[in-house]
Amino acid sequence: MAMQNQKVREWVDEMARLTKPDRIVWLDGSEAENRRLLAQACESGELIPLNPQKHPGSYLHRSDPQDVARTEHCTFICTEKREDVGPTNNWLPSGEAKTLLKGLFDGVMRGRTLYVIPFLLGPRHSPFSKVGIELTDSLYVAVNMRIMTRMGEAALEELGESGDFIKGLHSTGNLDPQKRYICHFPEDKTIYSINSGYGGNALLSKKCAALRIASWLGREESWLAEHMLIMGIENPQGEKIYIAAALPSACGKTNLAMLQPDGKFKGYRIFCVGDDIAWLRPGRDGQLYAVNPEAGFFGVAPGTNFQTNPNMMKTISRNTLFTNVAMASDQRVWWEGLELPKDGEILDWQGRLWDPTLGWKAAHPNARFTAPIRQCPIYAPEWDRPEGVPISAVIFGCRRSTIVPLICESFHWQHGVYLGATMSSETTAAAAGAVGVVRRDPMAMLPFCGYNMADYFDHWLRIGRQLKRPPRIFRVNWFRTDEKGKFIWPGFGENIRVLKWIMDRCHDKVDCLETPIGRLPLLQDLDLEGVGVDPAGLRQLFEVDPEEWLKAAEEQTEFFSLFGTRLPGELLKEQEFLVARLRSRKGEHLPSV
Ligand code: GTP
Ligand code: SPV
Ligand code: MN
Repeated sequence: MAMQNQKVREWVDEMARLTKPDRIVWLDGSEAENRRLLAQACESGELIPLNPQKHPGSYLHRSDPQDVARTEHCTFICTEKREDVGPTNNWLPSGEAKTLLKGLFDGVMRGRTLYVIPFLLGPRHSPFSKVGIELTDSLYVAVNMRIMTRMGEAALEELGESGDFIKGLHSTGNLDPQKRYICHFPEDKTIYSINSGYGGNALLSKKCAALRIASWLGREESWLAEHMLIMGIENPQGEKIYIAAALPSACGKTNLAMLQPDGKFKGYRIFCVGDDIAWLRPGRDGQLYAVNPEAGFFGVAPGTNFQTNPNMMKTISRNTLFTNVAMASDQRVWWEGLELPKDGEILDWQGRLWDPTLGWKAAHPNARFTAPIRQCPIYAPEWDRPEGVPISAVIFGCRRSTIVPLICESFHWQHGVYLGATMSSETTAAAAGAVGVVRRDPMAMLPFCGYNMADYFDHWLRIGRQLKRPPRIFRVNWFRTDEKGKFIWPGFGENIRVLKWIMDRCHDKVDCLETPIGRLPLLQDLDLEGVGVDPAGLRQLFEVDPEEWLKAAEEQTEFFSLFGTRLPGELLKEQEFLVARLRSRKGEHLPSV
């Protein structure tokens, strides 16, 4: 590959002097190169070829059992000043971090190959887009990056002679979890990641560059980098809007992004622009525009099947890399949520002979697939549009078994930012640590915001002031449970009913019920025919208990106080207004369904 860019070359040389690989291979992203890398990965055992009839062009990767999810306790933002990263990020002073990392990376690639992976985040010739270069000693990372980003020549052409690119150095090292570091230096757009080969820890384009570094750049350049899906929705009348939705990790973005409407909602069409990350910026016309910086899905496998997500099942039918799923004896993949094969053996995600009586799951709960967005049957060609798509509605969703209603609309932008900022959600297997614990996760960005979240909230407020036609902001919760712990709302394809209401609100077609926490649907406007939720369930899905919410508002005080005087006063005002509205309705149960 013609490698003319002097700045890139100098940096690669410098990193090679540090890590001392046996050879350096520059990747161009071509078909032939990909075939070669896949063959090498099969030879080394990093990939296992799957059944070529059932899964053409697809492979299985089994990660180290200690390396199966993002590790937030090993993730740092490294800056000069601690205040710049705020109370919700792990901080290291940049000088100290650099010394530590230089030690860890010294000679780490001896005997290995260093792959140089140029990648473009966003469409070509777009004001949104950014170029990055990842250096890695992992073949698995290299073949994943080709799916997840616009990788190779396109990125270098876009960069030209410029030295303005995001730098990422990654090594699997020895996978020692005690010496695992994922360090971000937003002040020089650099990422160092060592001793993990997994997902968001190792595919540096994803959470490290497109969210942590990008959010910092977004604040400087007046745009937003968000943990959001982007989807188009067209109603039977042919009206179309775009929605961006933030939900925490493993809380339903991928599924919502390619929802398949069924039954009486067959006339609605969904278009998938992205499933995990959105970059948003005010356009000249005063609307908010979004692009998906990525080119592939790195999605949760368990639970994915033809009932829950038929579009994804079709997307991953070929050219897909599977990580930590189980495998049947005919080299077919399997995970919880799919039908058990009638005969033959199953090997679990660690390659052990498995059967359902053993008491553990065959696929790791955070098992994933990597597949190109272009293979999605409802892929939106607008994905490649340099100006992005105009956003009419923003959704902040959470996973809460109690208190938070199915859907609620904010009164205005500032109140919407408050709804996002006060989000809490139950933890999932996407990150190492306990699962099912409620924690604050503002805008689903707690693990991904590269700077002080108080400044981040302020930035959201500022962006709102730049918009002539700001999107409406909604909050959703698909995960409310009944007394037996069962989900009340069927979710998945049935979420179209909620999207329809959102769309009707955007078109001013339906009214709403004003409650202290926000605007709820009038039940006649939310088409619930045939949804299969009994009246008691419906009551729970839409109940607003002022007493409970007063307690919740009190708990926000503790969170807000972490930020001291840096917290925007607007959020404290919204909290005061909420408390006042709730007090005036104390003792009532709202709304009565
Ligand atoms: P990340 O890739 O980690 O950011 O996750 P995500 O937000 O894209 O979540 P995803 O769509 O992969 O869903 C995660 C889990 O939630 C899967 O096990 C899904 O089956 C489940 N899930 C998704 N949507 C729904 C829903 O509407 N209802 C219920 N009950 N579960 C859902
Ligand atoms: C998430 O955890 O939100 C993911 C997977 O999308 S990872 O790439 O590991 O961040
Ligand atoms: Mn995610």
